[in-house]
Amino acid sequence: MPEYMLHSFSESGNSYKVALMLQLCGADWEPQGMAFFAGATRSDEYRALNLMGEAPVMVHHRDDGDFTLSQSGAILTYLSRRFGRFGYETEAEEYEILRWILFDNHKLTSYTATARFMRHFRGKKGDPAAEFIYSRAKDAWKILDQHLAGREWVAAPRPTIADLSLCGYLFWPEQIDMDRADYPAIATWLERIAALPGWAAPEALMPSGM
Ligand SMILES: N[C@@H](CCC(=O)N[C@@H](CS)C(=O)NCC(=O)O)C(=O)O
Repeated sequence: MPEYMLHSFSESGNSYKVALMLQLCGADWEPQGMAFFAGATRSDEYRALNLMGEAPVMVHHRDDGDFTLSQSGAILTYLSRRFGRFGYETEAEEYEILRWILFDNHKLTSYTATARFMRHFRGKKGDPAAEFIYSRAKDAWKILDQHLAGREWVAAPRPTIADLSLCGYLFWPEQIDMDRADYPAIATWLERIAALPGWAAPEALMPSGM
């Protein structure tokens, strides 16, 4: 049995954040796939695992029993402490990482993922609600692009879990309808992330949820 099990699917950028962290840390882990698009997270069985009904959920098989955790930001924090990787070195960095993970969860990922779901997966391009959410995603991309201009990483002079959180959906430019030419600092930052030793694309790490 692998040490870490990740309930996840390849179309899920939130799952990818954690899968990428596990991969970059060289963890002993395996994905546990799910039929997300057929409603797997709505089943009683899944709700018993995670009342929030969301992926990812990570199960860490420890000597003192299984430790189960959801919310990618919480999982990234946990893994960063366990592995001593992609974390903070100063108090200022600790809060800078938290600040960007909160911004990512509330603004960047939530609007990006919802716009992608409605426009790409549900074919609702042009729908006023979908276009509003897409415009909010673009606002968040602009903020990140401005922040990254002149710096290599989001929250420290090295990659941290804030970078891994924020990049979760950004390796699908066509699906999220992002023209990288409009976000040059994001474009070069994504290249830096993709050059990290062990980096892999979502589809290489997890099975599809279709
Ligand atoms: N803030 C959560 C978001 C998780 C999330 O929304 N996951 C999606 C899949 S990418 C999901 O399971 N959605 C099901 C739903 O919203 O009902 C995290 O970072 O883990």
